[in-house]
Amino acid sequence: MNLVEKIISKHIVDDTGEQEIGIKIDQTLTQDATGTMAYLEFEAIGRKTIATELSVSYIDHNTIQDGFENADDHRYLQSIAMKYGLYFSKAGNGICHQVHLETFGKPGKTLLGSDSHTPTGGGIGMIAIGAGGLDIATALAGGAFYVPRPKVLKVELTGTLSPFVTAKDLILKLLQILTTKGNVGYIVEYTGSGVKTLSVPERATITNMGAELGVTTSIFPSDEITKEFLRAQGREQDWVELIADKDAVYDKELVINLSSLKPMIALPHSPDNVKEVSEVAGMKVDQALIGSCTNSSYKDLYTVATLLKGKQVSTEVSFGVAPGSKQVFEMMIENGLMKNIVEAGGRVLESSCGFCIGMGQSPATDAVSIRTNNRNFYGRSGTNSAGIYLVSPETAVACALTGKITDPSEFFKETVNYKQPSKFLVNNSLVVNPLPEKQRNSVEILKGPNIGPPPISKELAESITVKAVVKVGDKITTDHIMPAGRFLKFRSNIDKYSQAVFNDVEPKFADKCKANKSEGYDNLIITGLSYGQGSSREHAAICPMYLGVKVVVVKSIERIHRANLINFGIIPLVFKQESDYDKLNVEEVFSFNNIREQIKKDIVVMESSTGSKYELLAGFSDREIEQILAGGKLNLLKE
Ligand code: MIC
Ligand code: SF4
Repeated sequence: MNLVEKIISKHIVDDTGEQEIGIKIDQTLTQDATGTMAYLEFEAIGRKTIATELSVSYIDHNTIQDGFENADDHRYLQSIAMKYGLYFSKAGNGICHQVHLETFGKPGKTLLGSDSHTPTGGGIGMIAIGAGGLDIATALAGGAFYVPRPKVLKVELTGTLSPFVTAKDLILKLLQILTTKGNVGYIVEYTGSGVKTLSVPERATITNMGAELGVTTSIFPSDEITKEFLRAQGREQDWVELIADKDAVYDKELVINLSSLKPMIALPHSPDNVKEVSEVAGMKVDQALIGSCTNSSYKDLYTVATLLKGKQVSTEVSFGVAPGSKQVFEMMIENGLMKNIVEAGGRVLESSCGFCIGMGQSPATDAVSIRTNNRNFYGRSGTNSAGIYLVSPETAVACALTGKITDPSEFFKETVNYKQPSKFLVNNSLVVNPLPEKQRNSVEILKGPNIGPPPISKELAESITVKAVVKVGDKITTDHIMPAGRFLKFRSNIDKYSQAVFNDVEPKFADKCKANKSEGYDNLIITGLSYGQGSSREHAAICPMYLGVKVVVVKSIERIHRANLINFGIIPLVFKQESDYDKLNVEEVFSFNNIREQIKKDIVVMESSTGSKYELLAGFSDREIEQILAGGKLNLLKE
């Protein structure tokens, strides 16, 4: 067996023989921006306790507390954790994925997180998957999680990375080869002699940004290096060895020679728009930011601070560093290296997602911003005209120092000798442990005025008539559909947040939807390839559902977003003939006769008011059909 098969076979609870399998979830994680809805849904399901081995509620995305809404969300989340027996990681403790790796993750376990970068856990041999909040609520209630039956892509690593070439450059190279489209349903398993040359934080950078490939997750073996990492975290007892059998079989294979890689850079506005840094060297840089769940480990910051020692950041560059966790932050203070960053002119930012999700540090108009993030989608930084370039921490430092895009392997003379400390500094003072069961009864769940229940949709009608509200192109991300940044504080207030759907694409989207509804139509979205890339935010389904969107027709669609749409009773249908996309127009009206029966078949027919017929692929599992008919999963779970 390969490693994926080994772990999945121990967790399978429902093998329907169809295209999807149901697995048992051992651990869950949520973050504040998706967590409020997940727990509101869990409350709506009505279970008294959680059924997982371990669940953690993190506060990391929106920690600005601008206005009461955000602080109310945090208070609600803490009260939920205390009521139901979850760990609560307070604001300031760090980004969920970094903290989970340090504190809670265990090789061989399944982890479901309401965040698309949950696969970071694959860096220590977990099957760690991102999903929408309702799927987390289901797992918390003891339900199985359904994924497409995994196909496994083996990426065999040979050789060793050259100086100033990093794990980030490897995953950027893979994005260049595989792109962000067409990898749905795969799990990437890393093997080969190159694996043992990579530390846990490097492996985690790779599995983290595997999310951008659109795969279900990515995984590294759990070996002596994993053991050493867990031992240094004081958690050696959590280690088990996990490696693929020598004769394991894979669905697809790829070999990457680490020695042949160069420093890479993803240009605006997609993580797969990748070039070698040397190809764009010399371009003026206005901002350089180091952090996010991809590159904010102790190893990353140690390297950054060492490279900055005794140097000054260019006066033309705004330079910021956000440690990924309190552990990283504290260790950098203790070893004195934080001083190098401050002395060089760096701004030290909070241990949170911050700039990565557009919470602050929006670049100036037309600025070039160099970041160690995993995403550079249009508008995500808060400045539509700015260009975000994704690089390794080493490249970001070189750019900050010179004020130009600079290849670190050309610029730096001396390499950094990082050795993992024999003991990480473990101080969990910002983690609140679950309350003993006896004390949970008296806990009151605290909701502020901005927190409302999740909306519930009606059963699917016999026939529906839809009006097209927008027609968008390829690679529409959930950031296009449901922007975060300044709207983030309305994640618990669907009525308000739904006003922002497609804000930068079609600002009148919400008004048009409402007008169509008042004329008696349901709403339709027409899209191109790889619809719903990026985040797991189920708001990209809930808010359109709230505005009366019933059908989305696509050339292709990404896994998490597809699942979220079905969870909320929106029907995703795929053009049988891609060229039909060109024939459909905004404002056109289409009918689906007898849709309740049609969705059970492979093909659904959509008819325009002029009589043209379009064939659309349905291909839903029995479980999905049941959800669509019920008008969403919540209706079923409540029953
Ligand atoms: C992201 O990186 O896009 C986010 C913000 O972490 C999202 C979750 C969210 O929208 O709250 C994700 O990756 O799932
Ligand atoms: Fe947070 Fe950015 Fe990571 Fe999403 S990608 S979890 S916003 S740091």
